[in-house]
Amino acid sequence: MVSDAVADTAERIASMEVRGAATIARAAADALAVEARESDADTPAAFRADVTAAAERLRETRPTAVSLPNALRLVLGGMHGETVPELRESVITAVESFRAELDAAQDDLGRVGGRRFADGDTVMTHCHSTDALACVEHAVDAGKSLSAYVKETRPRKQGHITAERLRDLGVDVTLVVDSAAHHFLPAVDHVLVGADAVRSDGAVVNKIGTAGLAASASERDVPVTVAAQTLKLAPRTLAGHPIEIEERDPTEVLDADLDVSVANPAFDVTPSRYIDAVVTERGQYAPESLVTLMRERYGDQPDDVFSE
Ligand code: RUB
Repeated sequence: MVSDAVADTAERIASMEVRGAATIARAAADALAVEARESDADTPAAFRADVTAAAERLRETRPTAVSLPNALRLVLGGMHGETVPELRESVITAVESFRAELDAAQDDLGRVGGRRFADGDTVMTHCHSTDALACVEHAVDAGKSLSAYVKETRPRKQGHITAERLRDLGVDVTLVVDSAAHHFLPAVDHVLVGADAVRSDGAVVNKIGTAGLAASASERDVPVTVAAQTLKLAPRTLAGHPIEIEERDPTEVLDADLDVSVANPAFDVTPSRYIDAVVTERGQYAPESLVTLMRERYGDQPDDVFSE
């Protein structure tokens, strides 16, 4: 049994009230801090069991965004102490430092990514990514004027969130349906997307439709930039483990009474050959070279509660 606070966060992540890889990671870490504060465990073993069970419950909510297990692993790795108060304090401190790192990483990444755009450039976006938005925000803060074609992103239309955020930054926004992407690419200087997971071979897992957009852009020589802080690197892919692609409820696609089957995968895999650069808080990388950074940050293969 996990606490009500953890169950509530898990539910909000599963239902996508809380969504996007970085935001999910932050919410899950925050829930572990609440669990640590509220646990009534009276032995260190019971406390550890409570926090681990909470992490497992949060981990189950969405299978694809690797930032979620990475965040939980970082917090659990910071749980130290001989007594319940020591353990409690260590988890709260680990969550605080995780939050600070997440904010700093997104800001540093934005500074790196913002330099990829020139004054007057037009970008095309897919879904809503806070890492991608950080790049635009830095470019705008540096005085560059940008335009954007924003893909709607069926079925959940996260493109509407991006449209609103970009408009508020002063970007000249045009919202387009997903199928119009190829049509507008000749007027685009950069495709800019986020990532839910980056594989050791440099392939990027992101919202369904990213791979088609990147292939189309590549065919038209439009550079594709992926904004992905190192929390999105998936260390288990070093050992050949696949990234699970989440299949969501058919009613997200079809709410009418039509007697056909519906498939609703939430993510797809963009091969590295369609990606020009992955922008991280540690600099920008050709996708194939990210494996070194992955080993530096996570070791060869994490062995933990989330490795099945
Ligand atoms: C969100 C999505 C985003 C990445 C990156 O999918 O694909 O591009 O999560 O986001 P969903 P961020 O809406 O299904 O969660 O850069 O904010 O981590």
